[in-house]
Parts: sequence; C-alpha cells; structure tokens
Amino acid sequence: MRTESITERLDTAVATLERHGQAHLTDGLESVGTSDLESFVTQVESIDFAEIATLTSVGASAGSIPEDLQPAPVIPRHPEGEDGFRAAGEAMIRRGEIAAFTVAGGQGTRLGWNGPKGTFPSTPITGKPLFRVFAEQLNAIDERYEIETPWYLMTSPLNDAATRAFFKDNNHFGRNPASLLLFPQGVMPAVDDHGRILLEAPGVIAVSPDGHGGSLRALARSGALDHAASRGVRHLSYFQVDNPTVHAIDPLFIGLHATHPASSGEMSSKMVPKIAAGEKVGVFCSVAGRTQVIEYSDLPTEHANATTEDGSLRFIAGSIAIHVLAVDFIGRVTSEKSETSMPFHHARKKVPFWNPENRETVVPTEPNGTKFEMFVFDALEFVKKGLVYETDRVEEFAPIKNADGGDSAESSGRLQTERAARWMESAGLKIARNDDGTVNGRIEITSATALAAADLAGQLCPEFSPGGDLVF
Ligand code: UD2
Repeated sequence: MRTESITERLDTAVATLERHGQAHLTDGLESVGTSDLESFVTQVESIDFAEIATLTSVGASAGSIPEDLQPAPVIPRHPEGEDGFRAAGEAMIRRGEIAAFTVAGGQGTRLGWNGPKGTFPSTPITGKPLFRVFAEQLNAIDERYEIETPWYLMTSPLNDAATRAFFKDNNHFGRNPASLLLFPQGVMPAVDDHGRILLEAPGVIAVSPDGHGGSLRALARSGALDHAASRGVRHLSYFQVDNPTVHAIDPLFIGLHATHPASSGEMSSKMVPKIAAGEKVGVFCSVAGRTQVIEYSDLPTEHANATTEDGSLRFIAGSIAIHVLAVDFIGRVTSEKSETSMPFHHARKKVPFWNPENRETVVPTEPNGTKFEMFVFDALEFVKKGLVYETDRVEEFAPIKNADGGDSAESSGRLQTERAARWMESAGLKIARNDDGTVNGRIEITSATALAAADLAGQLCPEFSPGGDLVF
C-alpha cells in the first residue's frame, strides 16, 4: 500500500518527467483538481520512460524484412492421421486442459459502432452480438465434454466497464462468472516527431492500447495465467472478437498443436490461402527455419505479388489470427527474467494534443504522432516449431471490421449463411440456390444445434427443403 502523500508523489513524478525531457507534460497542471491530479500521477508512474526512449531512438521500429524470407510450410486440410489428432485434441478438452481467450481491446474505429465490438449484432437473421455467439459455442462445448471451459477476455481501459456491464446485463450468457475473467490490456503513450510524449489535455497524457500483443503480458499481470494454471489449463485457444465463424475450441487444431511432429506445442496458427495479393492479412513466412508473420503493410510488393510456377501466390498463407498458445510458453515470454521481449510496431496516427498557448485541445487533420503496438504473432519468434494449419475460409473466417463493403456485417452474414448451407448439404439436404450459386435466403444455425457439419449428420430430414430465412 502507498504511504506517500499525493504531494510527495507529484514531486517525484515531476522530477521523473524533467529527468527524461518530458517536463511539458505538466503544462496546465495548476488548473487540475485533486482526483485528476492523482490519475495524472498514476499515469506518469505507469510509464516506462526508458522503453519510450528506446522506441523513439532512430531505427527502432519493428517490421524490418529479413533477407532470407521463405513461405512457411503448411499442414494441409485433412492431414494424414486426422482422426487421431482430433481424438488427441478431444481428450485434452475433456480433461479441462483448454481455455478460450478472446482479444477484444481494439477500438473498432473502422466499424463506427458506439460500444465494445463484441456487443455488435453479428448473425444474419437474429443479429446475435459477437460475445453471445462465442458464449453459446462455449456452452455447447461444455455440455458435450462435461466441463466448464474458462474464458479469458481481454478488454482495454477504454471499453472495460462497458464490456463488463454488457455481460452482467445478459446474465453472462449462462457462463459461470467464476470461469469468465475480463481484464484490461495495457496502454502506451503516443509521441510526437521529436519523441516528446503528447499531452491530450491538462493532466491527461495521450495513451492508446498496446496492441493485441499486449495480451500476453496482460494475461500474466491480471492473474489469468495463474487462474489457468490452478485449473490445470495447459493451452489457450486464441481468437479475435471480430470473427463470428471462428471455432472457439477446435479439437483437430488442438490435437495438431499438441502432438504433431511439426509443432513444439508452444504456439500454432491457422491460415487460409489469400484470395488476392493485396488482401489485408499478415502472411506466414519462414526465416532460418522459424515461422513468422509479416503484416500485410510490411510485406514488400515484390513479395506480395510473387507467384509460383503454377501462377498461385508464393506467399499465400494468410493469417486469420487464430492461434493456440501453451500457458507455459506465455509464462516464459512474459516472465520478468525473460530475455525474450515482444517488439513494438510504430503507427503514424492523428493524436489530439493540448496547445498551451490557446489553452485548447487540437484535433489534427493529418497524422502528427506515433502510437506503439505489439502484435501477438511476434511471439512466434520465440517458438521452436510453429505449426501452421490450413483451414477453409467459408468454414471459419467471416470477420466484421468495416461498416460496409468487404469484411462488413453484410459480407460476414453472407459467409455465415453459406457455411450453414454447406453443413446442411453435407447432411444430405437440398438448399435453394440462386443462379450465381448464392443461397436463396439466409440461414442461421445455433451452436446448441451444431458446432460443425458432422453434428448435423442424421439430424435432418432429407425431404425438408428450406427456402427463405431459417434459424435452427
Ligand atoms: C488483423 C491482423 C491481420 C489479419 C486480420 C484477420 C494484425 C496487426 N493484423 O488485422 O494480419 O490476421 O486481423 O482478421 O494483427 N485488439 C486488441 N487490442 C489492441 C488492438 C487490437 O484487443 O490494442 C484486437 C481487436 O479487438 C481485434 C483484433 O485485435 O479483435 C484485431 O485487431 P485489428 O482490427 O487492429 O487488426 P486487423 O483487422 O487490422
């Protein structure tokens, strides 16, 4: 417990700022009330100024491209021994060794939704919020394997309270709150072109979430890793809040991760073949035998456009941000004694800043500052053998990122319907389709009915031929 008074803490904070050339952050502080002053001091105390100085030194940005970049080897769909790997994964799930982990700390700026992204209506007919879609999957998993899957959910300081309220208002979607841990990710200050931290208003330092890569240290700091270890959880199934078709817990993928010879059981990933050179997904590469993801914005055009002899993209393995990570591995990467540390990527952004002369906050029209983010896939650098497994786009990649166009609720809804139709067709049903092959109508299958196509086998009457909208 703190014993210093706020005045003592403020004196120390001011001295720290002066020592690090950041004294401008005290501009206008005389007009700030006691509680805001305390939160300012707390903000200063939480900043690692040495880290900021390193990040703003010349050439510090992550994202340089290694020379010997090769496409990563990929385990194809339906690999040899599929049933055995699935059985291994199912046994681990049944033993309670798997937890779900959702990153939901992003600001969802592109979607223009006023609230946490997980509250966005995502399914094509009933408009279930993303959080409900994942919760219903976990409820079905729990029932099938007679377990209680822990669910870790990373928020950010900006959406934590709203996310908690949403879960509470919805009675946690039937999840046991003791197995549902929400925790906010860390933040990083934004800096101007001279490495000076930006002040948003008197007593308010401009900060933003530290990227989904911050999720690993947030897991450790929040106690979620200890919670997992105390429950006997050995691996976390990681996915983003924006993808309603993700298989939150996939037995085959878990079995491959834990028992395939191409995996060291530390961190594995799913990929889909990119549909175009410019598709906005990271690409799985291999550097000196180690798996890496190069983000689309960092991949040089000549690599992005390179093709093989048969004309397909050479760097084709698109990352859909689905991973399994071992709890031990996360502990190692985030340990204080660890020599491993995740790099920060620099992003030029428009950051509102305080102008002490006019005494107002200016909202810039051009990027004026740099924000720092870690990416979770950079943890692959510390993985001995990072397995990459191919999955099907329709089966589990229908992200909602934009208000309209590609990766919108509309495009996702179409993919969700297509997936449901394929599941029903594989169970022997005839689905009404338009001339262009698209489904005539919308279909929504709840997780309580089926978690995968195989669950529908024998459940449907072949004479049943749906048309229009169907929820079941
Ligand atoms: C991400 C990947 C991209 C591809 C794509 C698939 C990166 C940098 N790019 O692109 O390669 O795999 O997803 O859909 O990862 N988030 C946090 N805290 C943060 C920032 C993000 O929790 O500080 C969460 C966010 O809530 C979302 C996810 O991370 O669930 C993705 O974030 P994004 O929208 O910034 O990444 P995106 O779509 O550009």
